[in-house]
Amino acid sequence: MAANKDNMQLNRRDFLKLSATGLGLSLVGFDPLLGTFQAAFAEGAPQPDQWFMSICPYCGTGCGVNVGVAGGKVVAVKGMPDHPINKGELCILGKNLVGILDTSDRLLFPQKKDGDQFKQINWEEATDTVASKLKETIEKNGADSFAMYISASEYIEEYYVYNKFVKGCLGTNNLESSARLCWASGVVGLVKAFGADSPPCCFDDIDLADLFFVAGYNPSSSKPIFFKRLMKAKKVNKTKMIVIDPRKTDTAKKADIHLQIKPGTDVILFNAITRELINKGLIDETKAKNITQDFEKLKEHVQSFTPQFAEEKTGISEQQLAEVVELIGQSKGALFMWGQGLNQSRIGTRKVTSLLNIPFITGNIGKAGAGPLAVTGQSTAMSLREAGALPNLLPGFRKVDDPQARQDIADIWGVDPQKMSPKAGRTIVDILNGIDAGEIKALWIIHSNPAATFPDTTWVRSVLNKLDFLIVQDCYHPTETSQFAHILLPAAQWSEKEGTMTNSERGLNLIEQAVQPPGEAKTDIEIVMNVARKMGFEKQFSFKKTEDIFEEFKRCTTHRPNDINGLSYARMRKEKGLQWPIPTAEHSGTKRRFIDQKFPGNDGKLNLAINQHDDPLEIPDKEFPLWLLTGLVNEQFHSRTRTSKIPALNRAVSEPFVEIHPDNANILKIKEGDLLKVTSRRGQLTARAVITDNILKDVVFIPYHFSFLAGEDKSVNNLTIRSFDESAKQPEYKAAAVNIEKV
Ligand SMILES: Nc1nc2c(c(=O)[nH]1)N[C@H]1C(S)=C(S)[C@@H](COP(=O)(O)OP(=O)(O)OC[C@H]3O[C@@H](n4cnc5c(=O)[nH]c(N)nc54)[C@H](O)[C@@H]3O)O[C@H]1N2
Ligand SMILES: Nc1nc2c(c(=O)[nH]1)N[C@H]1C(S)=C(S)[C@@H](COP(=O)(O)OP(=O)(O)OC[C@H]3O[C@@H](n4cnc5c(=O)[nH]c(N)nc54)[C@H](O)[C@@H]3O)O[C@H]1N2
Ligand code: SF4
Ligand SMILES: [Mo]
Repeated sequence: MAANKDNMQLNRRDFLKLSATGLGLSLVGFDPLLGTFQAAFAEGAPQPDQWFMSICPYCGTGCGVNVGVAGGKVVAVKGMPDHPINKGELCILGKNLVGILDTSDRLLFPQKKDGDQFKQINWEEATDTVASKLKETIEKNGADSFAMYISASEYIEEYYVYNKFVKGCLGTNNLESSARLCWASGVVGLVKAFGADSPPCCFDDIDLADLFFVAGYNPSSSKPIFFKRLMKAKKVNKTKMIVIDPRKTDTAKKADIHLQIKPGTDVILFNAITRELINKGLIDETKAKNITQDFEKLKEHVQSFTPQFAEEKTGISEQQLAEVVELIGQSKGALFMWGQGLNQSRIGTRKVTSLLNIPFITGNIGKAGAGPLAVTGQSTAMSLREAGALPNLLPGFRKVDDPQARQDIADIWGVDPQKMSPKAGRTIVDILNGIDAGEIKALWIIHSNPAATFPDTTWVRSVLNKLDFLIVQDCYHPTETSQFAHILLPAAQWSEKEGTMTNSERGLNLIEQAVQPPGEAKTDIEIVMNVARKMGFEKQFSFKKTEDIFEEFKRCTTHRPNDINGLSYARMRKEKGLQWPIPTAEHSGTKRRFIDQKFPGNDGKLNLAINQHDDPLEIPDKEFPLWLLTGLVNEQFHSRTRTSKIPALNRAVSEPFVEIHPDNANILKIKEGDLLKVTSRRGQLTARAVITDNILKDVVFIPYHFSFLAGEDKSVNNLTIRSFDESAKQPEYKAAAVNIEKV
């Protein structure tokens, strides 16, 4: 007890000291070129006597891992040799998973805010308090005064339970996910272009393509195992690679052509590429007209995007543009990949649909080795969408505003369809605005840390303070968000629970529970179901085991795009990564979609996008002359609640830094390692200078992994702006105006 009380007072820096002495990891077989490891064990730990099958919880690559257990503890993690995605390999994050479990800041029992302090309570009191508070809030202010905010890293069964509880039982569609911060523009772009959310390609297409077109995406850092596969194909098949990024990233350094674009200007570049492909006769116009809508309109629209105009706006020379157009024109099969450089923008969806015009008019679609290959950031963004755990969806890609869909799902859920709301729920942007306006009174956060990861965190924190009731369900405490909670619910995490995950190529995998959760922690499902039962929904949550939830979810997929009636826990134990649709037990899964060239939208045709460019909400000016880009580093993950515990990762990067071009450094008389104060209209950050010509002049880069627990002035989201994609509401994390001074 005393020890736990102490833990509550520890801050992140203390953890670093603790973990530096405590949890040593030894890493064997380092591949310096790709930063991958062959095996990792906790130092001095016993040999595992049992192994469990699992998937790495971090990025959307979805590497298979085997989890080794001895004496009821996870003591080793290794890449699963027979997993189709990673064939035994793991990156530095996956290899270091052992250290995330037994940390000194695990949240071990429920706690309730009492004045300024948290006080331990038992589960009965916690469940009763949550159930009665939700009931009271809804009775007084209506169901829409409550919202739940989850992640895109959870299991199908978890999404399914939250959805059934919030939409089916409570009667609000305010179930939102951190997928909004992550891939919202990308997915909305895909849906607009295809007419449905159905990723067409698979990872095996990498070996068949002759060109990779990579825009605003740095998989060398963000998806190392996926990137390794790209590099292997490049070596073996001589696949060409075009990279479009304002920074000379490790991905860009491996490109045949790197277009070091002025940030924000991708729509202009993509329109210019489209123009040149059409005008130079490098596409089959008859075919393009057959499979797309609006070809003539697009052709006319792009005429003003001349190479000269593009050069002036994007900084890409006419010569480079011509080379890129030539490569695309010659290609027999090109894969189009993108990431946050496109998505995290006020015109993110426009950037994505303008990019998709290119594969559509060049016929790089509906065939092996070609098309958009969207690898999402978080591990289960695909599961989230197919389970319908977003404000506008129901399971099986159904829409909340479709009466038949509500009826079908209500029948399976055993709830009254009249109680289900036909109105799309709030996005996280509207939830926070709603709290600010006094319309949202209670919020339940599961598996997310918005006080660290949402833009303009000073504002976010002031808003969280306004809630009548905030429930935070996490496996650690303190986090930047947990401090604002009225009640803290301790969650089991990866390896301490079972469930199913779908990866970016629609492949499903079972994750086994390897060990018991620590202290009184319970699985996320158990916690939510206990509250639901307390509120009178015993019948809806009479599941005896996780597999029962999976079986009920399967019923929601019948005759839907993601039909998985052919799958079971038993089958997933034997066959890994089978891709939906898998309608029967005899069906072996679907590698690629639309190879019949029939697309799900408008008369089976693809939608071309007619897009104009617009500047970000805030661009540099006299007062704030530099363009701020934010992003990630290989060795840290998100808000670091897990990776900050790993000495090997902290040795690589343990504090924020500011990448600045030598010309700007000269003007400002800044030397490498100088402490800088970076200010924006919203706040400030102090960090050391890294001088590099990998970045464009007048642009700076700062990673987003560090927040208030690392120091009040360490959060880059102090600086970022509340500007959001016009359609998808994804934050514009890649554009803010800042000023820099030496401290
Ligand atoms: N190590 C590690 N891996 C991770 C994560 C992590 O936290 N740590 N997070 C995971 C998650 S959730 C995600 S979403 C992914 C993100 O993975 P990525 O999308 O690869 O990540 P970012 O570095 O945010 O952005 C990609 C690139 O966009 C460039 N960029 C910025 N602005 C522009 C622009 O206007 N145009 C163009 N063309 N490019 C631009 C940036 O310079 C950057 O190199 O990574 C996943 N993998
Ligand atoms: N400036 C800037 N900001 C960014 C970005 C950027 O590029 N620039 N990128 C954005 C992107 S792409 C993303 S995806 C977001 C990520 O934003 P978040 O999802 O808010 O970040 P995480 O740190 O992953 O938060 C996950 C939380 O869940 C907890 N957790 C882990 N496992 C479990 C579990 O099994 N159960 C429960 N209940 N809790 C668990 C962790 O301890 C942590 O507190 O950040 C965004 N923020
Ligand atoms: S590439 Fe992604 S899924 Fe694979 S080990 Fe690394 S973080 Fe985990
Ligand atoms: Mo993300």
